[in-house]
Amino acid sequence: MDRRNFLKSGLIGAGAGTLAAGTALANNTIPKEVPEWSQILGAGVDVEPYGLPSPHEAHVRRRNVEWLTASPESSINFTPLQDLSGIITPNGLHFERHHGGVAEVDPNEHRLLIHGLVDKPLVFTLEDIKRFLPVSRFYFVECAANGGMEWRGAQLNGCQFTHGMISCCQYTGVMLSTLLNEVGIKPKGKWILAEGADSAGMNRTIPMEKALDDCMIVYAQNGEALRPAQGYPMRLLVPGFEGNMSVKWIRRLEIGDMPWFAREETSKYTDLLEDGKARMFTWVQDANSIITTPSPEKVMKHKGYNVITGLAWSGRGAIKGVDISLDGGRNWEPAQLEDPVLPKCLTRFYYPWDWQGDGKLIQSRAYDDSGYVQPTFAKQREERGLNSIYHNNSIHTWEVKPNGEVENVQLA
Ligand SMILES: Nc1nc2c(c(=O)[nH]1)N[C@H]1C(S)=C(S)[C@@H](COP(=O)(O)O)O[C@H]1N2
Ligand SMILES: [Mo]
Repeated sequence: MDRRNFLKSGLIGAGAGTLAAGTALANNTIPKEVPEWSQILGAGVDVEPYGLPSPHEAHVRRRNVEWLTASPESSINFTPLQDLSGIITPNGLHFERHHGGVAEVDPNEHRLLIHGLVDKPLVFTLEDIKRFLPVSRFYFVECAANGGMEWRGAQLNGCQFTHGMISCCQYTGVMLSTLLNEVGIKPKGKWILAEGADSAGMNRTIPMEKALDDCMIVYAQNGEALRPAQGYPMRLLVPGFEGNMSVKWIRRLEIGDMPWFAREETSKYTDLLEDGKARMFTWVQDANSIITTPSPEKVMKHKGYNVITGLAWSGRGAIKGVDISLDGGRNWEPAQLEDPVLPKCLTRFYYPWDWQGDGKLIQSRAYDDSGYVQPTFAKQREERGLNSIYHNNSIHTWEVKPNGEVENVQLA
């Protein structure tokens, strides 16, 4: 936060001899005590060939919700957004969503078949895929059910649980358009069935326009091979669309002239409206945002200077701005976005405020470069009714209490 912006936001605290944080030295002398870790040799370089976080960070972990876990093989766990900095999700903290457990795929035996309405059906090994010109891009992956438990009341008191079905990584692979060019799509080929090699054989239909635009077959995530839970050795990545379409352990792409109307795009991943009709093929993850600090997990500890921070994203493009309200949506002020601000990627925002120990209803509202503005809770329910599970992206409210605790609340 540079000083000019800090002053512009009308806050006081830094400057004029007031500390934002830190402790003044007694008599200007530094402490004499030398801690134990400074007096003995540390561990050698070969102790841990694959590095792990400090044991003091053991609380930073994925968590699940018991009543959402029918069986561990068909379940979900959540990314601890409240404990992350910047925009990248470490691979070990990427949320997991499996329909038939984590497939244990042998990368040497795995094959990707592309067939159907093509000139020349082809089978690719992992080695084949890696011979193409690689592309590395930053994208979020978000389950359509992220925030879904909020439709019927504020049921979960934690940012990890209300919004943790999202992650953001740098993905490396080959553009799907490159592979489709190799097989040659027949003019009638307008849809692609994507199928996984897991026991669920999970499949979805992808429109050709999207496939040729920015879809990728990825094999690396944040610089290393995909983790087994994320689809090792290869997954389809459909940027900005609901996570369900990014088929893991991808083994087959069939080109057709119609959508397949697969289970995951008819019975599931559709939204039943009040009039009995259902929204279908609602692929895009609309603009959304969440304040990660303060949050139920990150309570207020200090009066005076504080920084509200959080994440915003849009499946339509780049985040254009994030506004913050401290009074339940009556007044709004812009937050500062941190570079890089990339399309279909998480964007970090900051908003300094002077907290005097009073109760507040804090919210963030994102808008993207398509002109789309994150809707209020009331507006989204007015449009969609109460039957939905998926695609809840309404403005979220945290109640900051005078004692510093933070609670998940919903404003009618
Ligand atoms: N083959 C296969 N692909 C899949 C799934 C699955 O169960 N099997 N789950 C989907 C769902 S619903 C989501 S939200 C994302 C989750 O990706 P992640 O587990 O890497 O977070 O993968 C999608 N791809
Ligand atoms: Mo999902």
